[in-house]
Amino acid sequence: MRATRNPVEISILVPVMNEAGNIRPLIDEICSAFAGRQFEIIYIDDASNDATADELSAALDTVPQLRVLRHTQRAGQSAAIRSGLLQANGNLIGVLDGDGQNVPADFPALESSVIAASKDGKMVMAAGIRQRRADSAMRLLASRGAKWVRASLLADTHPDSGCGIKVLPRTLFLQLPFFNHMHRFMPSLVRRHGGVVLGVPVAHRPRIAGTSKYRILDRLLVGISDVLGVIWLLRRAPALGAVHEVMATPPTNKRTKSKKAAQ
Ligand SMILES: Nc1nc2c(ncn2[C@@H]2O[C@H](COP(=O)(O)OP(=O)(O)O)[C@@H](O)[C@H]2O)c(=O)[nH]1
Ligand SMILES: [Mg+2]
Repeated sequence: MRATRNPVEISILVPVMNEAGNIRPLIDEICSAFAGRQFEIIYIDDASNDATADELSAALDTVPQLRVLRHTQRAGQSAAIRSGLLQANGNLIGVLDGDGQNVPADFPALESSVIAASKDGKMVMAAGIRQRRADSAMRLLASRGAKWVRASLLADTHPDSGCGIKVLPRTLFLQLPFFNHMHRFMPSLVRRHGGVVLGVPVAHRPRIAGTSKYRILDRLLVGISDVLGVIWLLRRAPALGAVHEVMATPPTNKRTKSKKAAQ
């Protein structure tokens, strides 16, 4: 069950696995990005076995906007994001990586893009496009390959689907199909649902502590079956237009209608 708290404008979800040293600096940056606003930060600790849990507990004592969920066994980054989503109170959801490579100061621009474009029931996700990636040459090469595969097989034209920072409505996020690693396919999944994806330029920086949790080869191998799965999902997308509830005719109208029929 979702914890009932003060209403918040936005919930920021941060999935972490062994991110000791990166916790408090990022929390402080998120707080600065939303200073004076009603927001909550939900960290989801994916059964870390370093000092992540201790650092989160220490932060809980001093940051009232912080909530911490902990998986008892490792479930992966997408599952962590979903655990946070199911507990979130905000109508808007922000997501970012917990290693400090994404910059929380980019959130307001993502958020205002979503708000400005969400008119007439349009569902919009703003997704970051890293302007200058602070990653190794090997990682950049692997990303370029993944981008080519996504563009050719999934028609995913978003230039940076792997970027961790995003903002979207909670109702939209909840309706996307869930599977391990789905966080890498969000633009395709949002479009599959009839939503619009806006690319917003964002900053990127190197990790200050810890190491990447993904090995390039592992990511490549699992990526092949994920891409096949997403192709299937895109083929099986329901062609659903808007849904309107049909209301009972008010009694006054009924009387006029039946009088007219009698004449
Ligand atoms: N919950 C959870 N988070 C993970 C897992 N693997 C990575 N992460 C988090 O996902 C974010 C991105 O991971 P990172 O290792 O920096 O990936 P990279 O930037 O693509 O090399 C970080 O916040 C990690 O802590 C995982 O298995 N479970
Ligand atoms: Mg990273």
